[in-house]
Amino acid sequence: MPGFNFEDIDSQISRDFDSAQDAQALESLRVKYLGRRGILAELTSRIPDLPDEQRPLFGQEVNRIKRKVSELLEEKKKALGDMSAYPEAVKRQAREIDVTLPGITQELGHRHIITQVIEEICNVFVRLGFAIVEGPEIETEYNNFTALNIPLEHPSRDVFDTFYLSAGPRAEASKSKLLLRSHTSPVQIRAMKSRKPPLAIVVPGRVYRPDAVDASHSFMFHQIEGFMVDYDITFSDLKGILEFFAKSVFGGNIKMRFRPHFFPFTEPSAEVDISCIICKGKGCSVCGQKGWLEILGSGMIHPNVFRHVGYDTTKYTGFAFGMGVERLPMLRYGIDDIRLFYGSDLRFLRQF
Ligand code: 2NL
Repeated sequence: MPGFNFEDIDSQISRDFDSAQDAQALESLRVKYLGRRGILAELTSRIPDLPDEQRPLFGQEVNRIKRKVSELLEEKKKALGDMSAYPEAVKRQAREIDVTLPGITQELGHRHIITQVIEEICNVFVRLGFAIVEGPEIETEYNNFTALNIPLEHPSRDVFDTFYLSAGPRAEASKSKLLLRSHTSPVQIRAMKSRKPPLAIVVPGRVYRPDAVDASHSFMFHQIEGFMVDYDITFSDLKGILEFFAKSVFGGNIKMRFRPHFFPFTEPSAEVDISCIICKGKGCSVCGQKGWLEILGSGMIHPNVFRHVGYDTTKYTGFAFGMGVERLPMLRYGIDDIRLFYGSDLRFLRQF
């Protein structure tokens, strides 16, 4: 057709397809170009009116445009199809990212106060060359009691003082009864069995006792135990290590005392006190007017324990100690209820 410009159609097609952003817009373009009353149908209907010599070229151009529009429709549909699996909100976001909007703040958490205290205490021993070892919370009666020279008639072995697991496939498979460990000592038994002296190990972890829960008792709490075994380990080694530990954690000015005590797994045994960190030894409500705070139990490992793990009692000696973890932050921060540690009240936990 005279004066008709295919180049104009080409550039219009480009503009139309560039701005089509969804399936609906593409469908409109399909109707606009390829529909029954579309532009191409229009052009085709004009062919019979053209002079003979113009028809072939015009026809070729119409076919070319038809192919081009069909190809663009397919291409664009495919590109949009990749997005079609996404919800509308995501598609919109992908199209409209406003880089000037403020970012979304990620709140940063931190380690629980008990975890922090465990790391603080363990680090003191790591500086002294101790290794940190952890073990299972479900233990055998053998590792938890028998190997530690805790006799059958000992009150802690009573079903009312220990969480025994009822019979099940795991209990059946084990020769010894299963229980929730009542101290972390069984991990030390495992470590002694699987390694050879010289050994210096600390064991942090959760322990379980069926105590009625109140401000100062919990059925689950944390302990750190430690031990050292080698030729010629003496009570002076124990005193030196524990003094270094107590001064690192409670300050260089504290006094220490060892009170004779009894534990089945150590002989001799001692409880260790430090001068009260609140009243500096004068006597207050925290130390019960005594001026001293008990912080741990300790002693020289009983030869019967060495026999259970297969160590030669004529060659080796060793010391061991154990302490509760919760006590330390309670003293340090004046926390009067142990249950606060295990609740999830962030107003409490965020303070540390
Ligand atoms: C306490 C008492 C103590 C131990 C724990 C221990 C472990 C082995 C052998 C010998 Cl494998 N002893 N542990 C020794 C003395 C005291 O803890 O009152 N803890 C809170």
